[in-house]
Amino acid sequence: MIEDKQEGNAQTADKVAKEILDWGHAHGISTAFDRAQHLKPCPIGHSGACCKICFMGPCRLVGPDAEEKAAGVCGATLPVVSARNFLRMCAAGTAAHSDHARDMAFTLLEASTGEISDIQIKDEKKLRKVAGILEIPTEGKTKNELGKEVALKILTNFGQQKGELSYVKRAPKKRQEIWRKWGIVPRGIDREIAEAMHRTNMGVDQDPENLMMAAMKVSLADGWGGCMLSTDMTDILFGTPSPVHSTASLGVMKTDEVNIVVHGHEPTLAEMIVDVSTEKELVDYAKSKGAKGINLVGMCCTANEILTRHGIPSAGGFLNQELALMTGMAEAIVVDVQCIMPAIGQVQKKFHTKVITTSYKGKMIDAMHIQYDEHRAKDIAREIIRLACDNYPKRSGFGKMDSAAASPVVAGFSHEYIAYMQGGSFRGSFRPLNDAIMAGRIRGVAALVGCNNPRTAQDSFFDYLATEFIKHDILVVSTGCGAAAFAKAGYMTPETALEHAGPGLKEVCVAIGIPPMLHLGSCVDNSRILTIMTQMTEEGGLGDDICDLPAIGIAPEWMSEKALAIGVYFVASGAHIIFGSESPVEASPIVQAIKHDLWFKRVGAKLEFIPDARDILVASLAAIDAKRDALKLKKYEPGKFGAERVLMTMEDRRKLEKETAKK
Ligand code: MSK
Repeated sequence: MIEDKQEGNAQTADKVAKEILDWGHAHGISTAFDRAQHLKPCPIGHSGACCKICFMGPCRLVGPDAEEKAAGVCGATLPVVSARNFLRMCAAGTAAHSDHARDMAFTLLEASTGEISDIQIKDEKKLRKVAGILEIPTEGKTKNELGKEVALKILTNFGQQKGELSYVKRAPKKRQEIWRKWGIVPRGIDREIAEAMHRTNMGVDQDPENLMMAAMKVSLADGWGGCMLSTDMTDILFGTPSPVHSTASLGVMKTDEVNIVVHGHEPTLAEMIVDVSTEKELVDYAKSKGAKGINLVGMCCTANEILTRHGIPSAGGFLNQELALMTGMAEAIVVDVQCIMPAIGQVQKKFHTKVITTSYKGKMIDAMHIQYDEHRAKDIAREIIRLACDNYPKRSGFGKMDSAAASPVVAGFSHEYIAYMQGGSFRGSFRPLNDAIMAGRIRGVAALVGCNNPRTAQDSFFDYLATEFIKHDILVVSTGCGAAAFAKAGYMTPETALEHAGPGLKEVCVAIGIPPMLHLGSCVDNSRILTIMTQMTEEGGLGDDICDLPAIGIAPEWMSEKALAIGVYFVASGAHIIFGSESPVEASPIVQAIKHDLWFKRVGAKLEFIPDARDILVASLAAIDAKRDALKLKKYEPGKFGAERVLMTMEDRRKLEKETAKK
């Protein structure tokens, strides 16, 4: 498949998606997979050399010696133009995650004050933990009193004008000092986004270094602001994930049930649909229309949210959305915000599916709009389900209705659960993982995250890298569409360790009963990886900052500005990051050097763009081994480990918990 991709021969590594794509081709339906082949990217914009910030242009800075000689009408040079474009992408990504977080804060506030009755705080333990981090006294307060205070405190993080975001102090001490030294501690989320837009406006910041440092600052507002706050509030409201069994791929659609696909990012409406979809009245309504029941499935990050909390099957990531309609079995596809292709409005016309938009922020000309209102949350969810049921008899039989079965998946590895699985409720910690890394049983950790992009054969980079990593004893953690790719491929089961993992990783996975690829959730849940890295650092033995860890982050098939913001906040946090494509600042060697060398000098990490999956693998293994060497750890040799503590098995853990509970 990697070879196919390099030759441009394959569109997808997802077997079920391929069946549907082939069916679409036979029936004259084209999708993003086909459009990507016909519509070549503009090489000038693709490499960061096009400036369209004012209306004197667009100015395209090309030609021999463009770096030194080319300039826009205003005189902006290529490095300035590239760096400005880059900063704007990071600001847009930060805005998306953070606006999602803002909505979660209002939901938490109104759920706590009783203004909305359909949503209640589910995880009080996490609420109290978050309150503690926010320095809100918890003693004697009810969960709703505390929920209100937490929500109000979080809301101040958006409009705060001075000081530091509340969660900056969650980072390792050394890291915080680095941020302060370089003046990149985010003050308020909205302030950093507004300032980034101001600085990139015509005639303001004209220093590529300064612009690229601002990219780190705004992205930190995303990672340790929008994303982390959103993860915490979603856990508080809907529960902190722990492992659940489910299935994934477009094979989750059912021929004899009303299929409802929930797609997008904000989990609130999806949670309501999950809640009411089993109500007898609605199930009976579906039956009255000739269906056997209601089959709720997720897509993109909404899928990740409800898969990790409720085990709702995932129909896959970003690139599966048009294909879901082409099954001819989707009665409704319910969308909110982010990663929703306008194309589904067009594809819908060929099928009976109803595309339903639910956020005033994300309307679509060809879709039906039902505005979500948390004050009537469950009623709206019921209305949507009834509408889907009404649509069931309208199936025409046109579509690829007999796809292969879905793959099994175990998902729901929150950072809390990962600590728990290494020692139980009373001894949960990252010690065993650190010990296994120090002993060479686990060579390192790779985060394989981010989008799909139809310019890469869907999932091919993910599949190749993940199987190679675990073969080389590298534990894989994943979020977003990357996690969906592994789920669809059937890699996220403990059995995968037995079949594919190297000897050390296999032993660890078998001892604690986990897959070698852990599903951590949605895009905003990349913040869980920041927390894990911080906890590994604090556990000791692997240095005293994130940049010391033998770890790598990779977004091999990215496409979204959100992915770029995530990549940059990881770099600013000290993690070496590789993106699998050409660089969006390729045109400017000066800006390339800034994100590579200058960032490395200042924050101890760099951002690379490597278009070939095999080269990504080589670079990643070298980076992990270099970190091991710097820590003076035992040289990694497959099957040869140093001494370490004995890992607790699931059985040991239960026994210890029983004994402790008795005392
Ligand atoms: S959904 S941002 S395509 S990971 Fe979060 Fe997937 Fe990328 Fe959207």
